Amino acid sequence: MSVGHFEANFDGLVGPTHNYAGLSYGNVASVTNATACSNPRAAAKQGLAKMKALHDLGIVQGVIAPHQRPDIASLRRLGFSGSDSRVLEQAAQQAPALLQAVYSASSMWTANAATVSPSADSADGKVHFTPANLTSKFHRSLEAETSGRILQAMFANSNYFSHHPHLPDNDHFADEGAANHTRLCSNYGDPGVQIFTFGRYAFDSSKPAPRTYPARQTFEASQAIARLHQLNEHNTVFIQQHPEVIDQGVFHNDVIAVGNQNVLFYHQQAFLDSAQKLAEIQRKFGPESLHFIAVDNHQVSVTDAVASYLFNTQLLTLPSGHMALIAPSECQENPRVAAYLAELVTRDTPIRQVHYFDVKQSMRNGGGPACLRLRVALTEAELAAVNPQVLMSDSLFGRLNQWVDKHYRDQLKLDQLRDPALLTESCTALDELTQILNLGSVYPFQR
Ligand code: SUG
Repeated sequence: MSVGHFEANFDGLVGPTHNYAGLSYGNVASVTNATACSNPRAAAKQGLAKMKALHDLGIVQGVIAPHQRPDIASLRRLGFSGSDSRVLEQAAQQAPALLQAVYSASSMWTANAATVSPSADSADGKVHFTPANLTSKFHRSLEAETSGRILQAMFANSNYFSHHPHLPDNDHFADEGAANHTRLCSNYGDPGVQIFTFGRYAFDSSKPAPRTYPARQTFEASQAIARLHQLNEHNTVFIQQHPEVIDQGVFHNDVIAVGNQNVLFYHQQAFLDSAQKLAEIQRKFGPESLHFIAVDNHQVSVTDAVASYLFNTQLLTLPSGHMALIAPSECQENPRVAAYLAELVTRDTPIRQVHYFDVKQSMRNGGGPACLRLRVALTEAELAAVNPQVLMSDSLFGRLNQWVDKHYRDQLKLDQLRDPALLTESCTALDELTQILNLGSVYPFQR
């Protein structure tokens, strides 16, 4: 790792109401596992174990707090009234699907929390954050406000950090954050190229678009983020996801591609106009050569990639300078993917290691290792300005595991969501968490 600048990973802590409600049409795992019994305690611990392992590998690792769920304020806004228990009871009777949506712990997938541009690329030399509006799915559209407040409580110094409001809440500006954003660079502190991937054009229906599943990111949203973050045409590339892969369950680009420094690891079918766009990336990157690691259908099919989350791996630069893939154990269990990865690390590329992690609780909702983290490239000075209590350490790891043991249920089924005790348990847990992480009053129930 180069001294003075590096990439930090901020993982979403899985919230106490983690459940499987089948809320994300187009996300195969979410729909397949609808109504399964979830294990909130195990889910949170799987996430914490990954965070601690990355910390132990020498990566700067932080924690992003979960959101208040159930989102009672949204139920009230939609016409339910009376005490909180009464609101829950009425919603359970009259609109059970809505109750499930306001109970989702989906804020755990912090790749979707925001798009972040590091200071080396932005005209004003600040790190820019724009929370994603997540308008494509109702349950996720409830996250933007609180994500913004939590990020401001973590990155609270306006000398270094610039926070923007989320884009207008409309289909035209549908934005899913860093799940469709990758940055390539030589060293993290050097200017890089930011790749914005999108699924459709909102203002031009004559352009290609998926037929079956929704495209969750628009070109216009990506362009707006680039403007807000003070990027320019020399350090941005806009690439359309291939509509056919969206229709095979690739609901975000991070299900089919991942990049880090001088490596872009992707499936051959990921992009439209692939050759032309990859040439544009190389041109804007500069004279140094990039490693374009393309996986073709004969090696791993799109179906296997979606089932195993081969590309939802985290591609990390270790302190040694070598790169490692942080992969879900589903990649190890799929013989074709496991064989591919075993061969990949013997090749002459920067990727030398694969570390497998059990994040099955999250995977059952379509969230792999890369979905669970928000990448923030920082300088030493910027890191020093981050709220230190959100940074992973041996003691924070111990404290958060105890907190999970104290507050989380072992199992959760959808018919338990009407139980008002779950709301009380969740708010008690989150109140304590804001003290552990020194976040102040970020939740509606605290304000
Ligand atoms: O938005 N699943 C999430 C998974 C997000 C994965 N993120 C990235 N690929 N970056 C989603 O579809 C399912 C919730 C449920 O069905 O209960 C869910 O929201």
